[in-house]
Amino acid sequence: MPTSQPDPLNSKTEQLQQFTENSADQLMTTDQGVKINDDQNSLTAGPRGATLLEDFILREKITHFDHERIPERIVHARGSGAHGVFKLYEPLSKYTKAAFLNDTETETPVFVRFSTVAGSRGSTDLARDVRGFAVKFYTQEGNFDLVGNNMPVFFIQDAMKFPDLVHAVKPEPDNEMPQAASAHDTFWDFISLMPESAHMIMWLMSDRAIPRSYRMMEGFGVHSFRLVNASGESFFVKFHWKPLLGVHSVAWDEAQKISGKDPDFHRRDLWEAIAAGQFPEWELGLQIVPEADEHQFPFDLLDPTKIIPEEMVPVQRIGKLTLNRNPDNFFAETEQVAFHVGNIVPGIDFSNDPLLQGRLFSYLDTQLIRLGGPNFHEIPVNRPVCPVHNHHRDGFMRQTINKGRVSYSPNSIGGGCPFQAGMAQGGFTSYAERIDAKKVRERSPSFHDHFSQAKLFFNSQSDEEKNHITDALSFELGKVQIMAIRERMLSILYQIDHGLAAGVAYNIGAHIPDYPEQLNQSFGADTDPASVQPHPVRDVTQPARSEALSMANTIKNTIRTRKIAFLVADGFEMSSLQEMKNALEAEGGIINVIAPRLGPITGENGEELIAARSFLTDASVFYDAVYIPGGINCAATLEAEPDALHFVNEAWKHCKAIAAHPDARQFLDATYFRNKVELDNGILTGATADISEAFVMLIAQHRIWEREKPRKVPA
Ligand code: HDD
Repeated sequence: MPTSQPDPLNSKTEQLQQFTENSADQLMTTDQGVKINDDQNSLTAGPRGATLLEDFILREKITHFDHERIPERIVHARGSGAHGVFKLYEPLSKYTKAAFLNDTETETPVFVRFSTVAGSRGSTDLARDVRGFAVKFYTQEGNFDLVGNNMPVFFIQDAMKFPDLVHAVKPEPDNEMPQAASAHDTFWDFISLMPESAHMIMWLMSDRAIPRSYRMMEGFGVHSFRLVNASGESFFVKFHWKPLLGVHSVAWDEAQKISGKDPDFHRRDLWEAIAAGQFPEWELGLQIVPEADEHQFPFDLLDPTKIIPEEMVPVQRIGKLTLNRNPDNFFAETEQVAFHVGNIVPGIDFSNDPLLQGRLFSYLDTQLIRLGGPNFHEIPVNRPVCPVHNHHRDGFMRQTINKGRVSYSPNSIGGGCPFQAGMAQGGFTSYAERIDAKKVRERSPSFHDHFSQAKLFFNSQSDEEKNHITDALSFELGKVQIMAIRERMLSILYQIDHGLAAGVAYNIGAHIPDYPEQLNQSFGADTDPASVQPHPVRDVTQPARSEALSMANTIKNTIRTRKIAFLVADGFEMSSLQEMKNALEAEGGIINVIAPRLGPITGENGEELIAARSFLTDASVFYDAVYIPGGINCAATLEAEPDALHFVNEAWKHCKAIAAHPDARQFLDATYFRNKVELDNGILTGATADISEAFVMLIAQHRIWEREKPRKVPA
């Protein structure tokens, strides 16, 4: 894997360079710059004597080490970041005055951090969970942070419930179990009492919660935001990120195995793709709604549990995000990056979505404890690339040396500086929304429909996706110990789809309570009805299905960066191996040779191939497809190798494309799927020239999910 990567110079990378340290060919020093002569031994009274307190080098080193950790993020603790750029296609002056959304020449530097939500910093990447998709745009008018997720809706409608949601999903407080998992009583207890989460639960139980790669996820700003143009007109906007590699997921069994075999799977995938120059790309999409149309929808634009179906408002693709540089230092950049939904620039503004409004408080507040004080904006990764002038002063770790006597406004001593910016000078003014209302604590009735979009999502899925949702719910609720919680959840599912509820009920050995239609009144004997949220009051009209909601309709035209395992043993045929390798690499596939042992493997004509991976160090769950080259002896050796058989059986179970030279038939005949080789349209056998094109198309399909039709695939 090449480690060199381009260092694209832009305003942000140039700024970061000033803070980047490189020790190559340098002498070691203390933090005070004193050169260190011995970094191996502490200063002692004689070679066997006690250590001396005066050893300032030892004390400095240990003290720094003792303080290396900072609190992890309360949510989204586990994450991976990368630098990149955003390039606009067409000026958007009709909708917004934001400079970076009007300038098609300048590339805006960005830093992106992907994350899971529930797990700790060291937890697995493959948890069934929402993924964070946070983008910091370093624009010439200040930082704009789009702090989104890979799902377009959220669990709750009001930020007041966020601490409850997070307490419920995090490991339980008595024994701190389970880690990075929602499959436990407290989460489903809360969810079963919060019908507003129904739509999000459909997303969370779908395969979107187990992405194949961060590079193959959509991203969403979730809330309706505002765009404001130079004339002061406002438009509601929903932000979307559309990955150019399509939206793909792994199977749940795969996810669980990857969690053990390589918990860094997504982090590694992102890092390696960027290091190899295979830069991940997304298009930024906007759904724009003129302010006058705010009430034209059968749902409330301010309700974060609702999408605007793309059939109602199409997504306009307005620019491209490319991630092109790995961070130099994980802690300095990925850990210390501080996102905040409140970081906006002129031309962008907030809506009254109550979840967004609460977030506007939380992000700044959390950084104060996490990063130790109010000066975290001075940490290099957080610094804007445009000038910063104000009267903020002092505090822990202040870096800026503000000159002069003046730190207040108005002032005459400093000539009134810094001046307030007029609008013509790019000064930010909030959108002058008219507000005339009573202060209340209540949920708007327009937020009361909790099920129609959960239904829309479920109905839009393919049969296989629906099966996966049934399986996911059966897994999760199967881990729930308290029967009343399982039953309450079945009542919720019954509101979404009777078949779904029945399927899950059967799998978890529970029955759907006979009161599902009366949910408003009661959730069961052990529940205080007063603690239950109100229920749907509106039967609304929207599309019955929405194409964009199913991953079955995603882009399936490329195998770029897809990983293909070549199973090889002594006696393999070099020509078929090489031809297939060439054919797949020409389309951007990545080939790894896996053999019974590491080191040189000898071909049938004495050729030598170095196996860098073996069945011990590698696993089928890391790959998208498998190929077995020619060579009768190779096939015989693989047939006698239980790990090789497990590898290919498992690949078959996980619905992956399998191709083999006819010589490998003997090996295939020893697999579970020996009787299906001719029938399964995900298995190809033949000479390379005859099957390579079809193999490419098969891998591009991502998975052959039809294989799961009989529902149980062994491995
Ligand atoms: Fe949040 C982090 C996304 C609701 C409070 N959130 C955080 C991150 C992402 C999101 C991607 C990680 C940022 C990073 O990589 O550093 N959060 C969302 C989305 C939400 C959402 C898409 C709903 C639409 N969040 C939400 C609410 C609250 C918070 C309602 C509180 C009222 N979120 C936080 C936080 C975090 C955070 C506690 C933890 C670490 C951080 O902010 O920097 O402030």
